[in-house]
Amino acid sequence: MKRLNIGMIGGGFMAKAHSMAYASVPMFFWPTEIIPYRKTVVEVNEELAKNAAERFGFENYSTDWRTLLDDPEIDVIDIVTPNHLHAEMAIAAAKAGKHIISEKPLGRNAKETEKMLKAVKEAGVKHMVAFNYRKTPAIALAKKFIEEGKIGKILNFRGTYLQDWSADPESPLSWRFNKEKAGSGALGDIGTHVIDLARYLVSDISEVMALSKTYIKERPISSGPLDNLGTVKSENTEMGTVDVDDEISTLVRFDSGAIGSIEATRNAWGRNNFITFEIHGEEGSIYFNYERRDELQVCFANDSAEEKGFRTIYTGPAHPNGEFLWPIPALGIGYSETKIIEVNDFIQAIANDTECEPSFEDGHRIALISDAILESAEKDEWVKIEG
Ligand code: NAI
Ligand code: SOE
Repeated sequence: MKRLNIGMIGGGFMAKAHSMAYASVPMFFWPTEIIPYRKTVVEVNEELAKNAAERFGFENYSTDWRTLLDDPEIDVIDIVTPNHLHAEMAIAAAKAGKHIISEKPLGRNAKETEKMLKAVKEAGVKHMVAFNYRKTPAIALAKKFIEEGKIGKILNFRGTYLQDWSADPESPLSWRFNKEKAGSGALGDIGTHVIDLARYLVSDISEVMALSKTYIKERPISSGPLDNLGTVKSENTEMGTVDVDDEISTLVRFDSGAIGSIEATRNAWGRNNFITFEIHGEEGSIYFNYERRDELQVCFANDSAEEKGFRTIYTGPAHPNGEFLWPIPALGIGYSETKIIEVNDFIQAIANDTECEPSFEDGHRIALISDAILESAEKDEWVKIEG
């Protein structure tokens, strides 16, 4: 059995999710030829790095991510830092010949992601961008139904990602509200997940017409580097400027001829992780809501008139990836399971020399679409996506 040594950069929220997935993957996806090993974690200072190593089960820690590049024992670099660091780290990792999994959005804009894509292609390393929601079994089931033609030709995709953790003006000004660090606001942070789902389930997007709004223009400056997503108030009274979008709302045209809409906001009171899509096809419809992620709702046009209507399928062992998870439908798929499936897909692509999905190619396309959304909102006109 091959051991794959992981070097992780960052010790916050996503470090927890990725570390848990590395630890759990063989418990679910078994038998396997490859096992990830948590070798070295990097944080910005000694205390945070040591803490991350002890907490997340890494053998070593470092306060300088570049030490991973020269370490011949490291096979994979896992980037779980704020967005402005992804490009520099991924390009250096590719040049050092390391396989890379990077959190989303791949970069702050398409200029960055283009360079990242070029670097991984030139180096011939495996590359994955962590749009994990597409790994949810109910979403993979939606994809299977669409590919089997169960809802016919797709006419419309309506997607949302709504949260409320930044609706409170006291929610601190973390890196997520800073253009230099985040690239954009709700768009890059959560809208990109819906763009990924739209491309995965329907087709690539060719044109957008968007609105964007920043409602809360100043917030108390965050007290530390970690973004606690509004759960910890800032100790600072000093205010800082929000220079990213709080909300985007966009119409989209797909390459396939379908049309649709994508909305993202972190200021929607009462919505937590409200990732939804409703897809209408010529022969049926599909509805999904991540807050009820064990369920996929479907309606097929050829059901009898008496039976026609949405019905609920609870995902379980009969569905994509389900045989590796839990033995009974509706036992409970969580965020962790999406990350375990993601890590399994990544390490199996390394073991079998196949392509990762979604890859940096997808991350770059999503960055092009995101840039077009911002441009459209600014110019108040339709913008075509390059390429
Ligand atoms: P976080 O704020 O919880 O943690 C980021 C950590 O990176 C902090 O502990 C910080 O000290 C560390 N860091 C900053 N610069 C560093 C450096 N030079 N070297 C080493 N460590 C450094 O952020 P979070 O929520 O973990 O986000 C990280 C990335 O993951 C972001 O790109 C974000 O968009 C993405 N993300 C993806 C999610 C998903 O569902 N796929 C969920 C949450 C975040
Ligand atoms: C905050 O909006 C956040 O942590 C995002 O950064 C993630 O991508 C999302 O999946 C959960 O919410």
